[in-house]
Amino acid sequence: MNIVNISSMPEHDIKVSVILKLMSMPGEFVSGEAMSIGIGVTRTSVWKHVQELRNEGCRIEAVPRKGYRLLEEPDLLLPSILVRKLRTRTIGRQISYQDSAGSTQAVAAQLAGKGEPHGTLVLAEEQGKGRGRLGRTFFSPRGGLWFSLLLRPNFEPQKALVLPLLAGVAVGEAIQALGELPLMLKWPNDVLIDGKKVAGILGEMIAEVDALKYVILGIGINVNIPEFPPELDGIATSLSLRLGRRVSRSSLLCSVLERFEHHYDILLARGGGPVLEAWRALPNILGCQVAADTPEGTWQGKAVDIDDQGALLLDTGNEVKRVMAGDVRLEVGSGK
Ligand code: BT5
Repeated sequence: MNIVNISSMPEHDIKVSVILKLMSMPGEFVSGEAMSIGIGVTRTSVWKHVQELRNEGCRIEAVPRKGYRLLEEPDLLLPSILVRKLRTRTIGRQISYQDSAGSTQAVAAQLAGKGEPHGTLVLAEEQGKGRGRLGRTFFSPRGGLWFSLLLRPNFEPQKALVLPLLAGVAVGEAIQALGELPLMLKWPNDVLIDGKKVAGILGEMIAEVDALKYVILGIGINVNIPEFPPELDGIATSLSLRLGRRVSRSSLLCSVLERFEHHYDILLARGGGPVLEAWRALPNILGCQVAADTPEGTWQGKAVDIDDQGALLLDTGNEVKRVMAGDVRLEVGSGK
């Protein structure tokens, strides 16, 4: 694992240097010799790293006596590439990138313990132990976006409950910007397309009595995932399956992070109200008949609103129940 501070990128990462060199001359050939001199490595090393990049999905043409040429902008999540795209002030300005992680939540917790700053982004191409809420597992193969954000908000723990909703807004808006999709935010933390989950959000916080130490928000988005294991059949979908094309993960990630920062700034300035408004403004579960599995039992009714603390208000017919935690299932045939 390497922490890359965007303002002082290491120059020694040969693979990154190779791809950046090619990206600096889009559509043009760069000779192996020019690359090896420019980067300060042998031509064999350049070739080896080009092969690695190709294995990671970069479309690089190699023509004898001409050199290498990038055929399309690569969809890599390398910090050095993200920095060229990301327009944020604090969110994602420091990036920990791993090809393969157990869970980015665990990595982020370690980094939090080491004092890494607010906004640190932890990214992995795949997770072996991706986790959901309540010890559930989260399927996280290559092709998706699996990341955690370390946040150090300076407010009381109760206010942090809107952070997963804020993340849902950022993800929902970013997905909506990709095209017409039958999106729905499902309280508390799912983003659905056509009733199937395309993204999940996990908020974990460490607090002391009434002071928040840090929050780790985990976001998983099924971006370019061609198929799911049998247990997720009919439950999960991906953007590529739904749109019939690959989606740029780096662009989507930047879009999510920029929207996240935007709403987060408003949260700090004006409290949780605008976050809830932004949540209500996206297609969501409100108005639907649902069953809510809560620690106190299962309740059925109509989802009528979310309150200031981010709790779901459920009208059972007899009373309005306040659901603070739990899972919500859409009742078959329910709709607005
Ligand atoms: C969530 O939990 O949806 C939160 C998922 C958060 C994942 C991110 S990825 C980056 C970061 N690092 C981590 O280790 N986690 C976070 P929950 O609401 O408990 O939903 C879990 C349930 O969703 C599972 O029991 C499955 O039914 C289903 N599921 C598992 N993998 C899925 C996937 N890739 N897409 C859609 N549904 C999935």
